[in-house]
Amino acid sequence: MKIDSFEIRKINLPLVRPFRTSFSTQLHRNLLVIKLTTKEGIVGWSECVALSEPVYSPEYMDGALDVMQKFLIPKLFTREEVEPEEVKGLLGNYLGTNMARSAIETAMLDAKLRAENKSLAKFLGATKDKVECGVSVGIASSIDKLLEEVSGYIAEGYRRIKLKIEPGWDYEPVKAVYESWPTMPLQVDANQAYSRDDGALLAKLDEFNLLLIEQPLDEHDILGHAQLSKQVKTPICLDESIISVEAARDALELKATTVINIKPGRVGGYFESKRIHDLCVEKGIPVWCGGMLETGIGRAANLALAALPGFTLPGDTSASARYYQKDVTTPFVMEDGYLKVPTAPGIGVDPDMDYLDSITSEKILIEPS
Ligand code: OSB
Ligand code: MG
Repeated sequence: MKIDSFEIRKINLPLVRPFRTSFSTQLHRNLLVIKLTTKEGIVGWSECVALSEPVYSPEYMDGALDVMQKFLIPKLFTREEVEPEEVKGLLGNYLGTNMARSAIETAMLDAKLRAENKSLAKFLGATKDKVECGVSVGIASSIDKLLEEVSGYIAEGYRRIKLKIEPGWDYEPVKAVYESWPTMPLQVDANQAYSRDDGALLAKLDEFNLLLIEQPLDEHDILGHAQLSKQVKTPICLDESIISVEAARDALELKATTVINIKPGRVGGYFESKRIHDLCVEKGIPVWCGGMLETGIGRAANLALAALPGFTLPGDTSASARYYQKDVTTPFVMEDGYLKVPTAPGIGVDPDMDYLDSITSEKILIEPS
């Protein structure tokens, strides 16, 4: 494809409720929305999932914008024609840019598929037309408040609950939710908040029949996760540590993880996500689609991915209303605990331009010089 321009916006959307994790409390979602226009006038959309601070990943919103402007897009523009499949080869030497690269690659892929009149789901090899939804529940101010929030989600139809945990907010809240809904699939996410010495503490969670414990230790501590997996019966699932198919292969080989959370932004895009999916299918490892509090733009693409056959566990692909009063696309509404996989060309959704403009704080146009 021949790229005419990239337009990158910073947007700010209030969350319907604060989202507290072991790494931060978010009240708003600040992120980058990318619009690519080809020389033929086809448009492609994506969002960059980097958070506003480098607390989940080394990448953060302003840094991702800077690296796109200074390095990634100028390098792309050295080529008269470039395909989304070539982005990793061309830009992969810029280290620590998975989320930025994923956004660029996805906007290109969206434009390409729109031109070919093919949906992302079909392109990736989706076998489902709807995806089972879980919900990620933040750390609450009390156990009563947590139970109230979870009961709301269960009433809405969510089919799996994920509780954020940290030292001091683990055994008791998990026990309270487990005892209130003993048959509801339940898992926890620590976002790296524990240390190698916490094996005995985390093993106490084995009582609650959890699907998995997500990323208990530091993202670089693969050995620690492998050791921990011998101390706890609950499966360990890596999130932050899995930044590529190579990282996935190594972590599986070392038995540091027996389930994988795939997030396209974290691994550098949908091609890499598909490679991890295929590896896991080959090895009989269950995968599920994580989330980064995406708007409808990122959510649409994640639903396409989550429709692949290896995604056998419900993901963090929740309905728009879980996050935002008003989404930037037609809202994703859950029916009986499922979201429909978009079938229109590309990612299958378009932003509401008036609304998008109203929440844009800055807009940058990047063209070949
Ligand atoms: O660790 O999975 C995580 C949100 C932002 C950053 C990291 C994580 C999360 C979530 C929410 O858990 C997932 C979602 O609902 O989009
Ligand atoms: Mg996680």
